[in-house]
Parts: sequence; C-alpha cells; structure tokens
Amino acid sequence: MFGVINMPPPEKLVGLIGKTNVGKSTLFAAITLAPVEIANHPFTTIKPNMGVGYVRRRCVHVELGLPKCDPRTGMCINGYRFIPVKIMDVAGLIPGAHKGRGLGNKFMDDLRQADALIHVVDASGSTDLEGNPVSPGTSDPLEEAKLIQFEVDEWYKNVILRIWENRISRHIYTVKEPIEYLTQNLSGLSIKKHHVIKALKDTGLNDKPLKNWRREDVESLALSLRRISKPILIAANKIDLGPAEENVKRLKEFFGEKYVVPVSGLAEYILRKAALNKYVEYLPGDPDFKILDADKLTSKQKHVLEIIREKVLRKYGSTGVQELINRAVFDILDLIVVYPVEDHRKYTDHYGNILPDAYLVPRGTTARELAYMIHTDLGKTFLYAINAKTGERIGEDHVLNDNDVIKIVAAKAHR
Ligand SMILES: Nc1nc2c(ncn2[C@@H]2O[C@H](COP(=O)(O)OP(=O)(O)O)[C@@H](O)[C@H]2O)c(=O)[nH]1
Ligand SMILES: [Mg+2]
Repeated sequence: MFGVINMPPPEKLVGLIGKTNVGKSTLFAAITLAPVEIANHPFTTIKPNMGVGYVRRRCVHVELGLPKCDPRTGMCINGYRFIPVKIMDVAGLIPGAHKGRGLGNKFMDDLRQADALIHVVDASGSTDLEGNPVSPGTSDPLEEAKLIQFEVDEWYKNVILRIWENRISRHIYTVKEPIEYLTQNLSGLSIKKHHVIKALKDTGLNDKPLKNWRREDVESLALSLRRISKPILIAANKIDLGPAEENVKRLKEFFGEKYVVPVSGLAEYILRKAALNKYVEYLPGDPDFKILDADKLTSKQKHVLEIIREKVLRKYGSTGVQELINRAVFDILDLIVVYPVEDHRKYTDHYGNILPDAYLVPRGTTARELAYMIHTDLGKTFLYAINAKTGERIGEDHVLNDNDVIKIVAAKAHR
C-alpha cells in the first residue's frame, strides 16, 4: 500500500584494501561479526567477499525519551543504534599491480564499486612489502601506505585514460554538456555528477573545452576523481604489537589526523566472539569489557583478554574498529542519520514499529530527496514534511539535520 515505508535505505559500500598479511581478513571478520545474532539481512545483493558492518550512534529514541525502538535492520543495544553498511574485502594488492602483477583486474573490479576505501596497513611493521612476515619494527608502514596509495592512483589513472581513449574522446568536438557527458561515461566507477563537478573545479579544468584537453589534463582529472570518489581512510592495524605507536604518529603526521585510525582487528575479533559466547559483556566501540563468568574461561583465555585490556583498550581507549567504521561513514563519506516515520507523534511506521528505519544519507539531503529515497511515489507526490521532534512543517528544499525524525506528507497516489 502507498505510504508504507518499504524501500531499503540507500546502500554505501566500504572496501578494505591493502597488501597481504596486514590483517584485512581478520578485520573484515571482526567488522562483519554482528554483536548479536540477527536474522534480517538489509541489503539486496551480497557477494562472497561482502559483508555487513555497522556504524554505532546514540539512538534518537533515547533523546525522545522512549523506552525502546524497533529497528527493521541492524539493532539497538543499550541505547546505541547499530546501522548497517556494506563492507567488502577487496582482493589483495601488491606493489606493481597496476603494471599487471598480482590480482590486478579482480582488484579493479572490486574497487570501482566502492564509495570509500579503508587502507589497512601493518602499523607494527611486521610484514614486508610482499606480505612476508618479518620481525616487528623491521618494515616501514609509512612507505607501505604511500606505495599502496600510489598503486591505487596509478590504477585509477590508467582506467580513466582507457575510458577517455575508447569512449570519451570520440565525441569531444560535439558534446554540449561536458559534465553530464563525463558523468555518464564514468558512472561505471561509481562516479557521480557531484564528484565530476568538484574534480573539474579542483583541477581548474571547468573552463577548458574537452576538445582542448591534453593527456596531462585527463590524468589530473583522474587523480582528483580518485581522491573525491574513492576517499581513503587508513587503518593502522596491529596496535597491540610493540613498535606500532611510533608508526601511528608518523602516519598521522603524513596523512593527517582525520585519515588515520589506530586499530587492532584481532583484539576486536576476539572480544566480539567472547561477547557472542557470553564470556564477556562487550559492545563494539566500548572502552572496556566485563568478564561475565570467569569459571568458563581457561587461564590462557583470561591472559589474552588481559593483554587486550592492557595493550589496546587502556592505551588507545578502544580497539579502534568501531571508530574506523564510524569515521569512514560520518567523516570521510560525510553521511548523516535520518529516521523516517509515518506517525510523527508516535514515531512509528504503519504497523506501530518505533523508529524502524535509520537512513544514512549525504549531508545536504533535502526533505524531498529523502522522500524519493523512501519511495519514488512519495517523492513525486510530495506535499511537505514534518519534523517530528518539533512538529514543524518543512518544505521540499529544507536541508535535513543529523538525527532528524521526519514524516513525509504526500498527495494520494493513483494506482
Ligand atoms: N598481533 C596482531 N596480529 C594480527 C592482527 N590482525 C591480524 N593479525 C594477524 O596477521 C596475520 C594476517 O592476517 P590476515 O587477516 O589473514 O591478513 P590479510 O592477508 O591481510 O587478509 C594473521 O596471522 C593474523 O592473526 C592484529 O590486530 N594484531
Ligand atoms: Mg586475506
């Protein structure tokens, strides 16, 4: 029936990249291990190397003074809403891959679908560039990070150069709408119109007719598009090991504080497993855990947990894994959370479920754009929206705020 919220929230895909043995698979396993058993799978297509992770936010039901909510996807635990995002373990990358070494094409095929990338590096310096284990501190993660990002840039540049030569260059003498034309031809790389607009501006190419572009111009557009459409966040992994601390500092100095998150994928995996088995009380992102039943644990398990507490939680405040996902979604992709409802007084859907959906939408999304995300009919016949927190009416161009609860009012649909 019209009016029922029946579309899944817009999907965002975060890809994990990095050389072999840095801990990608461990991190992927940790991220995609749901903190409680769940039956509902939020996404339409999930491939073997894809899984579901969650951002963690204070749920708006707490702010509204409600005792609970009823998430249709994800979950709400102790007042924290865990909202799903798609995560992909991208095929391993090695230096020289863009020249045809290693799993080049598979890598690129995975990469082009991603909205953001998490680049996992071994901050402890215990794997060399080829992924062979070496003693901690031997290998330089900063060099590794630079090299892999160079690799990604080269890949991206080559792919765009190829598209330029094979397709774009054919019509550059007659094209009337260069932005539309470029967007269309680059859409296979998940490049959107606003990415193209920003890249043209950043490179100063917006006034140069396509027919006058040289190879260098295409290359600089490609590199700019890489930064804009595949932003990279660094996961400085294996912080439980000795030399990591100094390397985290160096990575932050080079790439910037915002772009580096110290993590221990292994510690997070162990804690989530232990929590699922009810050995400990722990929620992803917590600064500590509580042992629930010490008798169930072997002395070795207790020892491992104690090491995690000492070397990771006490030192860094958390394992960093939840922070990593939150940072990717809220800072790097710049998304906000919006809760669509049908009954703005009870904050429910058609069936009385409280705050059933939490949408991750781009900052700047308007009320009408939200209506379109919920249902095309709702977008087409949009009349106005209601801010459920204040009861105020808002118009189609009203820009939504983080944590808004919104009811869309639309004209009756004709079926
Ligand atoms: N000390 C430590 N070891 C880790 C961590 N994450 C992964 N490892 C180990 O690093 C090795 C490679 O991990 P894996 O996830 O297979 O790496 P991948 O090749 O990048 O997918 C394995 O022995 C893991 O147990 C971590 O946070 N700390
Ligand atoms: Mg792996």
